[in-house]
Amino acid sequence: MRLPKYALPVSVIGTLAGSTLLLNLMEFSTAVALVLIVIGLFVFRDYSSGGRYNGEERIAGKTVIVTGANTGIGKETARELARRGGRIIMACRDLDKCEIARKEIVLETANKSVECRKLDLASFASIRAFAKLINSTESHVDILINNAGVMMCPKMLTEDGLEMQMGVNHFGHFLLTQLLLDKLKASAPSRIIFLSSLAHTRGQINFEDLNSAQEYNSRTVYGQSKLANVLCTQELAKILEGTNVTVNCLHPGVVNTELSRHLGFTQSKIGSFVFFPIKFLLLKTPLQGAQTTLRLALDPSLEKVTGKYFSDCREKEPAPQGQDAAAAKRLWAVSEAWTRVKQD
Ligand SMILES: NC(=O)c1ccc[n+]([C@@H]2O[C@H](COP(=O)([O-])OP(=O)(O)OC[C@H]3O[C@@H](n4cnc5c(N)ncnc54)[C@H](OP(=O)(O)O)[C@@H]3O)[C@@H](O)[C@H]2O)c1
Ligand SMILES: *[C@@H]1O[C@H](CO)[C@@H](O)[C@H](O)[C@H]1NC(C)=O
Ligand SMILES: *[C@@H]1O[C@H](CO)[C@@H](O)[C@H](O)[C@H]1NC(C)=O
Ligand SMILES: CC(=O)N[C@H]1CO[C@H](CO)[C@@H](O)[C@@H]1O
Repeated sequence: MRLPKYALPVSVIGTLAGSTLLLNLMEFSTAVALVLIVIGLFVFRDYSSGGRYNGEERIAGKTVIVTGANTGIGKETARELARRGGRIIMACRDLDKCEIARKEIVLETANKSVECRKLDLASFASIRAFAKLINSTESHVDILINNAGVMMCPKMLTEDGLEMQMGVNHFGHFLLTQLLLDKLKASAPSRIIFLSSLAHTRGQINFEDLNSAQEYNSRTVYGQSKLANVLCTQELAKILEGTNVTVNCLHPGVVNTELSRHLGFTQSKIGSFVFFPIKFLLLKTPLQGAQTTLRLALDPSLEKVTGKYFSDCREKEPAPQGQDAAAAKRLWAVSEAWTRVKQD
């Protein structure tokens, strides 16, 4: 029998709380009340986690690419799709980290068709090499999950001189998707999924300084990159009309992952101590954070749904600047030029 995952912590906390209180000769009922409060907090945490995808589809014979699959939301997405019988390509920049995650997934799901492939989204050369390899070795690609991301890093440039957050989150995935498009079309019905964020609501596309050469605000630029994912989804959906390839984007929720690695305070000892209760109660676990991605990848009722934004497993309206068709078109043109996608 499998106990719920919180049975152990609940009983440990309950036992500790109970025995300490009894030692202090406090009322037994106080201890019971405390245990009930702890259980209540766990229930609240589960309840507020934004829904679970309940479909039971299996995807044996389908091939899925997940970028940034070695940790966080991407790893849980890869794990669940492997469990459902898919062939999973874990596209990662660090093959050592990737291999550790791959082994864990293969052991747990018994699906040996899980592979690590090198992909550094901060390098056009790496993206091109990856696409070329996939194009020649995989007979079909059914689902592309553009999951990798970097948030609020200090000002850095990619190998090709692009500002890092726009370079990885937007331009890198833009180029990757373009290079895999023929394969996805040939595999139709197929799906493309972009991990955007609620942060897109604070974003604006700054066409005057798209590479942050004049000014860099890491928060604003993160929002811009996630807004770019929303706009790119809409433009691509138009381009792909009639192909049976759909493209949608999503906000996964606020999820406890390594994404906060560049936020100094939350990473410090004191910061993680202060934030532990907040993280524990209010943030989703990576598996909970993967639910919206899983619905977009699996749900048969979404077969024809394209160009949309999802959050907490449901379709939502993106911010007004995420519905700006002219900005989407302009960003698309700039992205084609900057990634030199049509060079060959
Ligand atoms: N966590 C949240 O609360 C939240 C909220 C809204 C949106 N999102 C979005 O969800 C997605 C997944 O994030 P997460 O929370 O799971 O974060 P995470 O735990 O930090 O995972 C991010 C993944 O992206 C990879 N990555 C970063 N730069 C890369 C590059 N240049 N080339 C290839 N891969 C690269 C990382 O690889 P390494 O391990 O090698 O660095 C890692 O595998 C992101 O797009 C993020 O913007 C997350
Ligand atoms: C993928 O392979 C096909 C032939 O199988 C070729 O025509 C096409 O140019 C290739 N695309 C890329 C991006 O390598
Ligand atoms: C798209 O799918 C429909 C069936 O849902 C099919 O009739 C049509 O030929 C497909 N179109 C392409 C371009 O594959
Ligand atoms: C055990 C298991 O689920 N194996 C599956 C792994 O993925 C391949 C490719 O989709 C399937 O053919 C296997 O059945």
